[in-house]
Amino acid sequence: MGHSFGNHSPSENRLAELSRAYTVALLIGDEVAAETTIRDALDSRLTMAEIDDEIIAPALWYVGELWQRGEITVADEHLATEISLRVLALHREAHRLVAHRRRATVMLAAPSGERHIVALEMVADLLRDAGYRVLNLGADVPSAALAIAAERHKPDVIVMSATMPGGGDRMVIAADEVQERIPGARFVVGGRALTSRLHVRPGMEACGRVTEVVETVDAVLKRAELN
Ligand code: B12
Repeated sequence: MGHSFGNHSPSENRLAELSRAYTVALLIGDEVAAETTIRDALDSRLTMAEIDDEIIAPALWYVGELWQRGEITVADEHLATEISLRVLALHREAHRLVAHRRRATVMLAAPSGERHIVALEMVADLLRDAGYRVLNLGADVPSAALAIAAERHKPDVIVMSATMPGGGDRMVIAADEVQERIPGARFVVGGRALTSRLHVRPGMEACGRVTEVVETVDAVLKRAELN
């Protein structure tokens, strides 16, 4: 049996905390705090319906009550409403982005001879979490095999990772081979084998940090759409 504190479950306590934080943010007109609270709620795995019903609506009801009682002005009430509308718009935009990502496939591979793939797994998890469809070919993928797989699965972006010396060059060779078959193929490359000597090619973006991989893939796709 686990411990329980008071009559509320941890998730109810979390909801109450978020609801309070959101209400305070509206009352002091702090748009950033309001957005952060909703982001925290999403990170706590609350659904948007729960956020609408249990955080945003009650906060606005409370604001309405304070206004009716003459404790805040109509301007305060308008500001709270504007902030909530903006939070909803931002959320809609985030949803649109995830829906967009679901239509895109990212293929992952380490180049020929490369057996270090922990980073590649991290990248796969992050891209999947962000909504992308991920096909991870794993370690030591020869250029010709990568080109055939790319032709078959038609990924929107290919992400590669290399650690061993010479791995940067092998990623470039792999990209050349794929681009011979699929001229518009786009790559994001990373890993310790990336050196300043590596001349990133057209259609190839270097990305050093896993924390930036989702943004980088988003940006590569956006550029591709504009072309
Ligand atoms: C685990 C490991 C192995 C495992 C790999 C298992 C696996 N399934 O991945 C095995 C046992 C297979 C292995 C083999 C070898 N290894 Co080894 N290995 C390591 C070790 C201990 C950890 C590597 C790792 O997973 N790091 C954790 C990941 C998360 O970090 P990372 O790869 O640096 O990635 C980070 C960034 O670079 C970046 N990143 C990486 N890729 C990408 C891609 C994108 C798109 C983005 C955005 C970011 C990104 O994000 C990550 C997070 O910050 C390192 C030690 C070390 N100092 O790293 C040695 C190390 C890499 N190995 C080394 C060596 C020498 C070898 C062998 C030659 C050993 C041997 N004699 O057999 C072989 C070569 C295998 C080969 N051909 O690839 C050397 C490489 C030295 C060098 N540069 O020359 C190291 C540095 C050990 C050392 N100090 O000597 N190894």
